[in-house]
Amino acid sequence: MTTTKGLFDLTGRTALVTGSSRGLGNSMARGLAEAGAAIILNGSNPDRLTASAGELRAEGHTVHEALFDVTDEAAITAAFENLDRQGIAVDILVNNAGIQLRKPMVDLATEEWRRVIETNLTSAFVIGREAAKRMIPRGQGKIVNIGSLMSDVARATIAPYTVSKGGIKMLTKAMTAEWAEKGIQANAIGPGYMVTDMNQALIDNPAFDTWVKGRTPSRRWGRPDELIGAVVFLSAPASNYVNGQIIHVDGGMLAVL
Ligand code: GCO
Ligand code: CA
Repeated sequence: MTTTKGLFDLTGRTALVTGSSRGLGNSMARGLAEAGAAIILNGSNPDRLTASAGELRAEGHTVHEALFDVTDEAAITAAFENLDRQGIAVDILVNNAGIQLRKPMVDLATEEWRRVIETNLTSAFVIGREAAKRMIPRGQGKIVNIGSLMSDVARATIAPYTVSKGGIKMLTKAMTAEWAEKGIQANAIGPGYMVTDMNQALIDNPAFDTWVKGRTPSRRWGRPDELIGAVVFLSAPASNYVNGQIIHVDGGMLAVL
């Protein structure tokens, strides 16, 4: 009889969650900590990072702080070297950091396009590469890239975000292609319309709010804590034979017309 014991237990594992001083990243970091993981919290704002780390520590969790902007490659490599020196191994990487920019393409400056792609997609490659370099010798690792509904479908006025999230889906498969044989499982989560700071303008827009509730079979926005099950699953032994997948946590939106 196979036992399910330990399939979802992250005790002894350390998880780096980018963009985790607030929003979905902070919620996922809390969930991973509650499943037993030590957390490496990341943000680019020192005050917010320290405050968020303090909150998690107050809840009894082990938290390290890694202050870096995910578009700053030098800061990323310095952060990993700092972890190396402390003997802290990143067993689980959640590439969550991202920005949104809502503007029609004809009005979009190329520099604005580049900033979104750099922050949302290139960062996942750079940080993924640094993590994988250290996971490969250990013969194991978990990478969870945060995609979106927009990994699969587009909406007008958010082209760079959409392209970056489509890229996240394919980067996840590229990671699988090269790293699955090394014992790494790389997967993605596609959040649907969740109640977050990034979406507050949409939530406050009655027409958009009505559209989301009508278009989503569950007839509601998602809550950040509703991503925790998927991120724990993809970070735990339970998903050791799952690779290159995207799990949409979207209330059924992508399943229906
Ligand atoms: C938008 C939103 C969406 C959601 C999310 C869905 O402007 O339509 O920002 O992109 O936030 O990404 O997965
Ligand atoms: Ca704990």
